[in-house]
Formats: sequence, structure tokens, C-alpha cells
Amino acid sequence: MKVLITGIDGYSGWPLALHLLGRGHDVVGIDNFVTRRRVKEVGSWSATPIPTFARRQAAVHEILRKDIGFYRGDLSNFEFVRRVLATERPDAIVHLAEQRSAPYSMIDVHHAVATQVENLTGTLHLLYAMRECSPDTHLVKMGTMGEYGTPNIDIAEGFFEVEFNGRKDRLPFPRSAGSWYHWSKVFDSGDVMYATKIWNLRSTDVMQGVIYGIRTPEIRDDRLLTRFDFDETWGTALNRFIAQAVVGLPITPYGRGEQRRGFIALEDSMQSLRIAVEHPASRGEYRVFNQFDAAYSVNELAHIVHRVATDLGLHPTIDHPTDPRVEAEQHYYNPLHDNLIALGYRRTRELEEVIREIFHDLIRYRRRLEARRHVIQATVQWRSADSRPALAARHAETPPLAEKGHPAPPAGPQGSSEPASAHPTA
Ligand code: USQ
Repeated sequence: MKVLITGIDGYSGWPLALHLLGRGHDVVGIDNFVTRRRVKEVGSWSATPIPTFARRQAAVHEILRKDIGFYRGDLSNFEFVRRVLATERPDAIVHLAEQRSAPYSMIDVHHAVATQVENLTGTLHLLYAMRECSPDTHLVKMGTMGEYGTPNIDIAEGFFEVEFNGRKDRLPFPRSAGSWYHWSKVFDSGDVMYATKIWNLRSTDVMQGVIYGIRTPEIRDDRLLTRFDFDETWGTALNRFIAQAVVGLPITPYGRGEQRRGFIALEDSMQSLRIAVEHPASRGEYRVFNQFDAAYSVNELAHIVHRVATDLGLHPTIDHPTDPRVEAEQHYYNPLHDNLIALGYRRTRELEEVIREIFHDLIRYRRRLEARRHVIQATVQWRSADSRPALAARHAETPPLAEKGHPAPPAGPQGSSEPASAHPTA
């Protein structure tokens, strides 16, 4: 199959490209490199040094003997989106090109608006371009488990039967998101569901849990590494806890720490997306997959990280800072997740082994973590209308990036976090 990955340069997009190539699919990507710029905006960088995209393509060619087609561009430009779809007519699109950080969306009004405008615009442009140029293409859209919030009942997989005032219907499960980012995904879900219905498209909306991990089997060489974010804005909970343990900062389950979320290892997340691609929805079908393996409280994660860190000779501590978010700190949580399993999905990675693997890599890249240790602990407050002053104060402490003569990466390819060239080749 030919698969177009939007956001191919990102944390999930890059390992997905490698995974699909390994399965014999053709891969074409789109990216505008905005994540690289935005991570820099908050004073951080990837723990793993990430080559420019052109070097990534060259590494794939050399190591895997495969080629990735690439368009540098922005989904906010409809002509660009239409041109790519008209040229490529892919069998599937895996749409990952969205602002993916809840804290980033909560910084201030501008970050909230940018998140929602960009995320909704990109998805609508893809849907319109699919309708016009490639109506048989299957859209696999990255949503989030966070769309559902934490209701006091089981969470259905997208739809459920409801009886109200004596009548029954099958309806979308209620959404109750917890950030402007998560709400953007709710609105996207409505748009994808509606476009699928009116234009007879094919779509899969993936309610993705929190991903953790750094490696997939296809990452056989440091030049193929994916990015790994650990700062408060771009890092996810477990990845951050391990980075905190490595640099000697307290591990931070927020508040009571009984917030439960669904988690999935990076490698298994790639497996899930590949299964969604290889088993397309039918024409006119909008389906939902809840994509996670197991639910853990952040306290449980913190304690496992603490134990593994101690085994490795580190001296971690666990702190419980006041929760900067507005969220239930103790709640019922039982989402169903059967649809991917019915298509053959099987969990392959266990939590503790992946935690050990992440420690192994982060200890190698410890100097890069140390150089950005001041951007790890939380400053963005959900109740504040403007967290920019707190971020700006921290930003002033940020040493220049390695290429300007400061801490260089200990290993791997060049440490630039900026793209070198447009490389608009397909
Ligand atoms: N948390 C802590 N301490 C920390 C960081 C986070 O206790 O240092 C808590 C948060 O308060 C939250 C939970 O951990 O209760 C998850 O937070 P997170 O930052 O790992 O994840 P989240 O902001 O929900 O977003 C991430 C990805 C997003 C994806 C989502 C899946 O950034 O793209 O959609 O996970 S889910 O959480 O299922 O909605």
C-alpha cells in the first residue's frame, strides 16, 4: 500500500514510517518542522539528537535500502494539500500533523488559538482534498483518549447504546476533554465523522493513550532514532519521570497522583496504526479505536520508575507538586479497547522492560538532559490565563544550543534541532 504520513518528522511519525517500510509499504511524508521550532520556543530540545530530515532520508536509504518520498509544507495551505493528494492518491493517510501538547495549548490565548485553528484547519483541508482528489483513500486520524475525560462509567469505544426517556439510540460516547489541545481533537472527531457521512469517505479515529518509549525494532542505528521530549510542555508523563530520575530532579506525579490514563509503548502504538492501515474502514464507515494497553495511575508509574532507577544506582525522589492542571486527581477509569484486538493486535512490550530501555538511552544522552534540566519541572498553569512570564523567566536561563558552542551530544549524528533544507521531493 502507499501510505501518506502527515507529521512524518515527529515522535510517532518517524518510527511509523520505518515500521511501514519494513512491512513493504511505500511511504510518503509531509512535515513543516513546526515541532522542532516549538520545542526550541520553550527552551528545550530532543534528548536524542535528531538529524535534519534530508539526513534522515539518506540514513533510511543507506541502512534500510528504502526511500521515503517527502513534501515540506503546511496543511494550512489548501492548494498544497490538494496538490499532494492529487499527485500521490495514497491508499491511506495517517494524519499525525497536529499540535500535540496539552500544556503548550494552555500557555495563553495565542497558543490556545493556534492549537485549535491549526489542528482543525489541517484536518478539514485533508478531508476536502480527499473528497476532491482521492475519495477512496482511508484516513487514519490521530485522536486521543483524553477526548473522553474521566467519566464515572465505563468508556465505550467511540459509540454506545443509550436509553433515555424510553427511547434507545447508538450515539457517540460523550466527550469531556481537559485542555484546549484535547478539545481540538474532540472537534476534529466531529469533523471526520461528519465528512465521512456526507462524502462517503473511509475513516478510523484513533483514541490514542499516552505513548512511552524511545525504540522500535526498526531503529537499528542512532541515525534512525526518533525524537524524545522531556520538558514540561512536550514530554509525556512516563518519559518525563525517567528523565527526572536521570538528572536527579524529583519525579513529579501531580497532586494526589491517582490520575489514571491509558498507556501504550511506542512500538505497540506503531503496530496499532499499521493494523488500522492494513484493515481499512469501508466506504462511508467512521470507526473508532481506543488505542492503549493498560491503565496506570501516575503514582504507579512513579513508583516503578523509582524502583528501576534505584536498581541502576541512581538516587531518585518522588515529589507531589500541586497539580498545575484542572483534572480529577482520583477517579474511576475503565475504557474498553476491543476493536484493535479483534483485528489481531497483541501487546508486545511490558512496561518495566521499556522503562529499563528508556533509562539505558537517556543515561547515554544525560548531558543533553542536564543542559535543559531547568525546563523539566512544570510552570504552565491551567488556571492562569497567561503562563508566558513563567516560561519567559525560565527561557532566560536556557543555554544556547550545542551548535553554538555549548554542550554537545555525547554520541550519534549531528545535534542540530533545526531542519537544514526544504527538500520538497516526492
Ligand atoms: N502528569 C503528572 N506529572 C507530570 C506530567 C504529567 O502527574 O510530570 C499527569 C498529568 O497531569 C495527566 C497525566 O499525567 O494526568 C498524563 O499527562 P501527559 O502529559 O503524559 O499526557 P497528556 O497531556 O494527556 O497528553 C499526552 C500527549 C497527547 C496525547 C495524550 C493521550 O501529549 O498528544 O493525546 O497524551 S491521553 O492522555 O490519553 O489523552
